[in-house]
Amino acid sequence: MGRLVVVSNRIALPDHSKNGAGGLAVGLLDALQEQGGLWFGWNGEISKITGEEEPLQIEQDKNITYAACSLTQNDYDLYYSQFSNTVIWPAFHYRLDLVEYQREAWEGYLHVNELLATKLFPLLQQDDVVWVHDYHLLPFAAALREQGSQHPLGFFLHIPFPAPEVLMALPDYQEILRLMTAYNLLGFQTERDAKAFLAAIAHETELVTQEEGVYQAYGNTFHVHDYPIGIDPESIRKLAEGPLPPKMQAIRQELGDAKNIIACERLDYSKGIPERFLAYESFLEKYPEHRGSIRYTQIAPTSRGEVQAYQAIRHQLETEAGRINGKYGTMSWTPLYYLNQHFDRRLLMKIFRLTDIALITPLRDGMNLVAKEYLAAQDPANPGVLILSKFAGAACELTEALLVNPYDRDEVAKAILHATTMSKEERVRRHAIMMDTLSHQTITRWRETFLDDLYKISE
Ligand code: GDG
Repeated sequence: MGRLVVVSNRIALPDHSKNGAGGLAVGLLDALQEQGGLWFGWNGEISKITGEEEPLQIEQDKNITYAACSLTQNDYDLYYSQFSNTVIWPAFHYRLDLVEYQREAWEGYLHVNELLATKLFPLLQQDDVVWVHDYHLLPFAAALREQGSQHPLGFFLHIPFPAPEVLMALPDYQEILRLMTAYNLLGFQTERDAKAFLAAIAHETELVTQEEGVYQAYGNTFHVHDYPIGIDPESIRKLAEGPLPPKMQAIRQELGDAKNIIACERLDYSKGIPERFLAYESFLEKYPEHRGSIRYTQIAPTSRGEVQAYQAIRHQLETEAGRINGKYGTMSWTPLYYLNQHFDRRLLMKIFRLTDIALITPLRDGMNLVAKEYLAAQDPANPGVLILSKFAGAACELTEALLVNPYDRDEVAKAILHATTMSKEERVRRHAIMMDTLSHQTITRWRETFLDDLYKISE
C-alpha cells in the first residue's frame, strides 16, 4: 500500500497537533500515523518572500512528515480571504447576498493552487495516494496533473455542495466543475451534496454514468460518493465524564433546577446564531411561565475576523444579546449568556454533558460535528435533548433529534418547549438510537471507507 499524502489548506504542525485539536485533525493524524505519510499545506503564516522562492518548512515526527509553506499577504488576501471565504464559502452555504466576486480573486485562487501543486509535486513518491481536503483546493488536482502527476487523487468537501441554480451565480462555476473532475474520487458529506454536484455537471455537459458511482465528463473519469464524517464517541465520553472543575461545580449548584440550553460554534453566519437568538426570544415571549427557569449559553469563538461579513455578525450578536437580556432579564436572572471565547475541548465536553438541551440550528452546514459531540458527551441514563436544523448534513443521520427549520422562530420555540418537557424515557430512547448510528459511523470508519475506495481505484 502506497504512502498517504494529506493536503489541506491549514496544517497542524506536530507541536500543536494533538493538544486540544478537534476530532478531524486527530482522525487524519491517526490515518497518517498508521501507514506513514506526508501532511502538506499552509502553516498559517504570512511571509514577505514570494511563494515561488520560499523554501518549505519540513518537520518529521515519528513516521509523519509535515511540509508547510507560508503565503504572501497578496496571496492570502486573494486566495484565502477573498475567493475561498468571500465567494465559495457564502455561495456554497446559499448566501449569495454575501458573495463579493472579483476576477482578481479567482485568478489569485488558481495561482495559489498552482503554487501549492508545484511545491508538493517534487515531494511525491511514485506509489503515493493523495487525499485533498475542502473548498480552498477545488482546482488542486488539475494543478497537480499539470505538473505531471499520475497519482490517485481523492478529494473530500467538508461543506455543502449547493443546488445548481445557486452554483450558477458564480461567474467561474463551469471552470470550477471542470477542474474538480480531475480528481479520481470526490467525496461529499451527504447524498444530497453528491447529487447536487452531478446535477450541476449534467446541466453543463454530457455526463456519462459508466457504472453506479463512476462517471465521465469533460474527458475525465471520476468516482463520486457520500462519506458522512463522524466523531470518536469513546474519546468524547472520556473527556465528558469524571469530576467537574470546582468553578463548574459552583455553576451547577447555582443553576439548581433551571433548564440549560447550550450552543457552540465558530462565529459564522452559516450557523444561524442571530436567527436562534430571535427564536429564543420567541420562546420567552410565548411561554412566559419558563422565564426565570431557563438559561441559554451561546459559545461562539471568533473566526475569520478579518472578513467583513464576520465583523458584521459579531456586532449584530452583541447588540441582540444585550437587547434580549435588557428586555427579559431580572435582578436575579440572565436569560442569555453570549460568550465570544474559545473554550478548552475537555471543558467544552463537560459543559455539553451538564446541559439539558443543545440548540444547533445552522442555516446550512456540511455536517455539524458539534451535534454529534453533544450526543456522545451525554450520560446515556439521563441524556439531554438535541434540537437540530434540518439543513445540517447531520440531520440525514440524526433523525431522532428534534428537527427544525431554523428560519421558523415559532417552530424552534415549540421545539425548545418540547425539549424542556420531554420525559426521561423518551430522551433515553432517542439518544440510544442516535448513539447507535454514531458508534457505527465514526471518524475512523469515515476515513477508512474513503481511503479503501481511493486505494481500490488506484489498483
Ligand atoms: C466544517 C464544516 C463539518 C467549536 N467551538 C469550540 C470548539 N469547536 C469545535 C467543535 C467541533 C469543531 O470545532 C466544529 O466542527 P463543525 O462540524 O461543527 O463545524 P465547522 O467548523 O464549520 O466545520 C462542517 C466539518 O467541517 C467537518 O467536516 O461538519 O459542516 O462547516 O469539533 O467541538 N472547540 C473548542 N473550543 C471551542 O470554543 N475546543
